[in-house]
Amino acid sequence: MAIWFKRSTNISHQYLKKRISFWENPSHSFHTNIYLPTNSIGENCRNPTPFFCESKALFSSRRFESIKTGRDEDLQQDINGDHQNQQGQDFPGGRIRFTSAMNFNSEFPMKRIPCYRVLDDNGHPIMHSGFRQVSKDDTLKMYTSMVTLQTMDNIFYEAQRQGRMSFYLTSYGEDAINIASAAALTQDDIILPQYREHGVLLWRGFTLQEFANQCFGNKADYGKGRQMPIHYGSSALNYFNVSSPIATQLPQAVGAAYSLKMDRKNACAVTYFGDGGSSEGDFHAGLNFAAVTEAPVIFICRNNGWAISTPISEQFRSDGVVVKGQAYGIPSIRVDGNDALAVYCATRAAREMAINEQKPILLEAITYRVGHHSTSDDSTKYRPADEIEHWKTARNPIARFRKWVNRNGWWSDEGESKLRTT
Ligand SMILES: Cc1ncc(C[n+]2csc(CCOP(=O)(O)OP(=O)(O)O)c2C)c(N)n1
Ligand SMILES: [Mg+2]
Repeated sequence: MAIWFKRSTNISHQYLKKRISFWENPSHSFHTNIYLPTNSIGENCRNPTPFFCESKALFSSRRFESIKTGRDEDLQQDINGDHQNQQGQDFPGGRIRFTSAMNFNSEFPMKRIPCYRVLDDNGHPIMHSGFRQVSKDDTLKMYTSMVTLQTMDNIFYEAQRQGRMSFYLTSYGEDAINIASAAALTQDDIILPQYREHGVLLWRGFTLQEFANQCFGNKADYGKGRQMPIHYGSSALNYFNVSSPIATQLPQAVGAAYSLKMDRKNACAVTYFGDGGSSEGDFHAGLNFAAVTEAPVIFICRNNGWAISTPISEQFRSDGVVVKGQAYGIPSIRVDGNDALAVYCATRAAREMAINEQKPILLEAITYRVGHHSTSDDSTKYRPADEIEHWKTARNPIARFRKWVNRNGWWSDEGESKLRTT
């Protein structure tokens, strides 16, 4: 792990040095202190096992030092001890306390937001995770759908490589986010996707033939071949069309959610986007719009570490995306995106809150884009092969889920080979 992290950092540095003169500027000093986990292993969901402790090094390799900001403990001390300054003033949003301590809020919290998980790396359920039992039928549908999604990606990816179609984009490594979040929703919920969520459409009943029709742009394609491959959509399945400009779906989802609210529907809008999408203005407009209109919308961010060749350390300096929810007044959770049960449970809870309490929810799913960005990309040019391999094997979401399914006695090797060969 240490070796691939170092190599990853080196590659990123070399790549960026070539491309961005910013790094040449001596006035910008950066250090590579690795943020050490403070949680202890074996804690429950509220303080889950810090599986991310190694990968957080990868994802937050550079932080600028600041001498001006106060630390969290200083602020806490001030809140507890400064009796002279208990006065305050009423202000929209709640009373604001006065203080004599000139503390700037830290740009980065002392503790990173923990990541909710239900299954450990070996597919063992973690105690007290708030896990809701999933029936055998639903479990097997989830597992077989993840394998089908992977198999479809294999076939279409190869078809593109053979020149049979112009473009394709896989969801390798993000199978659990796709399928488990879809399983936690109902067909009445309106989906507004980015583009790496075709598993949600698969779960809803879009057939392999319908996927092929769109990718090949044949006469049976609902868009009549006017769009690039992977721009799926289905009004029958409440799944808005993929659109190429990143993050435009976020404010649109808020509008859709608001219409559900006006019609008092027992449904919510769900929009997916990547870490890169969170840098778009539409992300910020969408979150703020959702918060003030109290729209029943779930924002699901697939934080997979990369926006094409841009690592998240160059995308934002915050503790990921989850912290931005609170900034906009939106309940938020960070979830292990490679743990299908965690994604399922968190999405179900998010849906209940969104609809029953009529408010938006932000869910940041931590994962990794195991495939290239698309067939137009070669990711080995900007990240090391062993980093990809690590996520493909040690952190594989399908393998982890299968261990749990096997442990329940619900699956067999015969079932597996039949599934993968027919
Ligand atoms: C408004 C806009 N800017 C730039 C692009 C080019 N572009 C396509 S995909 C992409 C990266 C998006 O990364 P992320 O949101 O993290 O999604 P991921 O590919 O990792 O799933 C970019 C910059 C675009 N399609 N639209
Ligand atoms: Mg990304």
